[in-house]
Amino acid sequence: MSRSEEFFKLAQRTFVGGVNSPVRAFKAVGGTPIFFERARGAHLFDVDGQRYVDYVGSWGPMILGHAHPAVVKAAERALERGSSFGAPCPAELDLAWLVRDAVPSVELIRFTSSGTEACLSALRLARGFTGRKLIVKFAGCYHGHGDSLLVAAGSGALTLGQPTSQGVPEELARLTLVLPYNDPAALQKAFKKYGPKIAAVIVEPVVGNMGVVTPSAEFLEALDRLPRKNGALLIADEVMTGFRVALGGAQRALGLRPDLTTFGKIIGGGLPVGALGGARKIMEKLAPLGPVYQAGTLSGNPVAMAAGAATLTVLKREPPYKVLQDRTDSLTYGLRAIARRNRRDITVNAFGSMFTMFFTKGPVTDLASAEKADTRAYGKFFHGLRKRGVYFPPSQFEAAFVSAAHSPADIEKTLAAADAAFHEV
Ligand code: KE4
Repeated sequence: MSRSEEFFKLAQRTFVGGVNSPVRAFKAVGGTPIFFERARGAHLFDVDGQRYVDYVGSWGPMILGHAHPAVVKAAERALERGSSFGAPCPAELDLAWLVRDAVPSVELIRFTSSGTEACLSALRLARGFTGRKLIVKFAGCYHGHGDSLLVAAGSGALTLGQPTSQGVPEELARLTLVLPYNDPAALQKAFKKYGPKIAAVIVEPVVGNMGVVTPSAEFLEALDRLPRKNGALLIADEVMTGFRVALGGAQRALGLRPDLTTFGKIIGGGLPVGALGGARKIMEKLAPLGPVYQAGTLSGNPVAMAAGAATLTVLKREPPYKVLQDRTDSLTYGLRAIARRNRRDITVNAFGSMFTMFFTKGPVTDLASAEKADTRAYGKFFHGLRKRGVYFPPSQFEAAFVSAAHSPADIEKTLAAADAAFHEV
């Protein structure tokens, strides 16, 4: 028995399903989750001494690679001066100014300790600011586990939502309308039918959570125009895309003008940080100025602020986006060529350094087309890579990430492993 298997046995007696977040449980790919004990650069090291080229990157935060010296030093120095004051500190300003400089739509910002907190706070703020109740989201997009967001599309088109999780009251789920992604007509119809009741539209401008799916120009135009035209707010959930696809995030790359933006992952540099930000007139509705309550014991804590500020400082000083694009292009081009050679139908969607290889002919433009992927084949491919020291996301419907630490040799190793893994699919 491997040490990962031993640890997993112990973990199953301690944590629900042996994990602290469901996607880590390998349910989507089978087998035993790997226990890691350290990481550096593009590499993870498991408890059995196996090294992996890492494409999960802690689900997005590790854009610079693991244990980047500047981030480690900043966090160590902050920790020695006290981990949390529960009071304002200059470190909050250091990170806030870096976010605001890069994302002009953010005039005021509020830090949280997770992306979920940022998104559920943004929904409450939108409802408080507009005095309206309905929220629009898109099938396949994930915005954390806030109750109003664990909702699936209603039985018929434009019918109000139903819970995807036990414990979410249907009364609340019915206040969320779930539409198909990349369907401008559906958004138009929703505003025609519910317009004056819609508080906000929340969207992943580039989706990571059904696997990577990019927006069509028509969909982007509808997102930019329809909420504003109907007195609703547009919330860009950039928890994953923020500082990932560009220094200014997807809104910069795509020319979107959201009223509110949520952040997470990269802005914490691997420590727990989320944030919501936007126009002053909206943000000032939040306590302690306004009537919309929002709070958090560790919000803005100095250690996480230091790790985040160090990360964004490196991104600002030496923008890695060209190298990230080149590495990702080499990888995705190579994967397509290998699949062709192995006569496997795959679709690789990529945007900047986030990508997903779907086991389906494609194209993959929304949840319905993503769900045509052969998840069993993906599971076999995942383990074929894992055995050869390459760690892809343990689910077909997740984004994979290239970091600034991935070398051409890492890409070559990955493509060689993929060639062999295809034979096992
Ligand atoms: P967190 O609460 O996990 O920090 O953020 C929630 C969230 C919000 N918005 C987007 C676009 C996100 O991708 C996420 C979290 N992403 C998942 C991975 N798909 C986190 C991994 C996990 O749940 O363990």
